[in-house]
Amino acid sequence: MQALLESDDVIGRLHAITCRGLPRLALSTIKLLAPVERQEVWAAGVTYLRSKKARMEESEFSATAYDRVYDAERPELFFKSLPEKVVTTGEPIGIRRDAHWSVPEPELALVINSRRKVVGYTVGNDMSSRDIEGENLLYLPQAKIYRGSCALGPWIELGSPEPTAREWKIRLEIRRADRVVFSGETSVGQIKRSFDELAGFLFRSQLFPHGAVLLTGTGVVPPDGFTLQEQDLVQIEITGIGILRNPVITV
Ligand code: DO4
Ligand code: MG
Repeated sequence: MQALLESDDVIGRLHAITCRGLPRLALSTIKLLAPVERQEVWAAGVTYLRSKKARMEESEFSATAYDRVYDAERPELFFKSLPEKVVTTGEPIGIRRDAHWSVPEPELALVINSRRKVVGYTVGNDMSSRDIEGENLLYLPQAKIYRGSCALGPWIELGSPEPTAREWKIRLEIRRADRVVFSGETSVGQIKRSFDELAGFLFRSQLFPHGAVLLTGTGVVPPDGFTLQEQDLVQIEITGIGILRNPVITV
């Protein structure tokens, strides 16, 4: 996969591979792996007005930090996951046993090659423990990085330019015992910063020899009384890419 993503002509190279007479297999007969090999996974935060407002309400202590970063030139970027810890569609995502307010964050993920070029997109879930983050911003790594906290999938959409991706909708649906207990929607076009701007800051004074995956922030936030429970099913759809579906377990 890395050789393909590093190519100057990703689509041409993909055609060359698929024209070599590889057998076509039904999706139902194959197991999809997480669409990352050796890339670090990073995340941007507070890129939607909805995220800024929700976070300012969640924590009086940190409200000014969220308010400032939304308007600042430098975005919030944080490390999210090693590639081998990413889960993919069908695999369980985690809620921490020491948290009591856990939510999924449905996000567009940029697939960036080692030369900083956004070559594709996938669907991401930046699972978060809002009570831990809300207690003190210095707890952010514990709220964001734990077992099953990063899901990516079901595959990578290649070749769409940013204006096309900005037309896509992001939909979140959470099911409990076959009932929908939350659904919400936003659009990629609501992201405050351009993809190039986010990738540019990520690559400042930094090398990613295998490329990187960058989650672009959430614009769908369930109401404050809502928390995920074990056995919920989280479904995130980005039109233009596909659906990422994960059951929830306690970790
Ligand atoms: O500032 C904390 C994290 C923000 C975030 O993950 C988001 O806005 O999606
Ligand atoms: Mg997020």
